[in-house]
Amino acid sequence: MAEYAFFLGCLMPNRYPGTEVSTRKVFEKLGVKLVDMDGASCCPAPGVHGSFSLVAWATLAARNLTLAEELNADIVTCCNGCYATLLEANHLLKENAELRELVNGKLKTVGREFKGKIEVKHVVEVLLDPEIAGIEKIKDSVVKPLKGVKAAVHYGCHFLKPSERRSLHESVENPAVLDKLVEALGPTSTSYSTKIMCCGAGGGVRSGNRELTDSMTLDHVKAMRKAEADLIVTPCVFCQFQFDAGQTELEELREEERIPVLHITQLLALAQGFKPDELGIPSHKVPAVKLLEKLK
Ligand code: 9S8
Ligand code: 9S8
Ligand code: COM
Repeated sequence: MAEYAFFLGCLMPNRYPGTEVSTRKVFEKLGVKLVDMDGASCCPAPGVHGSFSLVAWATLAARNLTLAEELNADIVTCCNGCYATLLEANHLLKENAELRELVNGKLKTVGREFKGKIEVKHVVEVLLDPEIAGIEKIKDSVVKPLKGVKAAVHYGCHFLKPSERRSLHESVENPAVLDKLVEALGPTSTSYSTKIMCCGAGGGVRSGNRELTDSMTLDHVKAMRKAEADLIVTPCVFCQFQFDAGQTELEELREEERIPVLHITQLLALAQGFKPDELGIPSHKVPAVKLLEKLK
């Protein structure tokens, strides 16, 4: 049985535990084992920490990577930011002996050493890997196709870039892999003009420049409404947070104009027959009541 070290990050366990639970349920159904990473910390977030100190960022990331090395398991994550940090730090530490020595010198003080034995995967990469699950096995696991709704698929920056380091090798300008996965579950993926733009929150922008974040999220929602989207689907819990909480913070948007947001693992879990209550969906800030009504 395939086995992965489950890297939770900060947002998922604290704000979107429904995404964590959905991932656990979906993987159990597909026969993939998740092992907890006791003692894991913030990845740390790529846009924020990575911009200030490469060495501090790499050291904290390396500590997390060594936890998975001890478990002898590759990492899986449901957040594009965690994916970006852990994937990039793992790559840099494997390639750059100077950085590795520097970081290992610091890790020694806490009795750890980065060895470079594992890989880092995004949850979508694992789901689509034919040796682990794959689109056919996923389709077979669907008991309730989510037909009759239009989804605005939001990839998020770190899912796609830098593409040479991402195993899915998606076109940054015109990605399709996630749209195909979403459509395999029933919804139609609707095309909208802001599709590959940042949600507005990443890179510390939400903390540093809320006005800019708000205007970007509003542009997205306008474009998605124009494309008649019934829901937003994202593979990143950080984007999930920005679209869900962020929409409720936009004064320009009336309550009935908000679009419900699901993480891709929540959408898959729904299609596999799990109930919205089991997946934390009622705890989202933008209610999914109308959407769930349409899916009945
Ligand atoms: S950990 Fe701390 S802030 Fe966060 S969710 Fe995803 S990025 Fe990594
Ligand atoms: S949060 Fe998730 S991946 Fe990012 S940087 Fe731009 S978009 Fe939203
Ligand atoms: C976004 C993470 S997923 S960060 O804000 O760019 O660090």
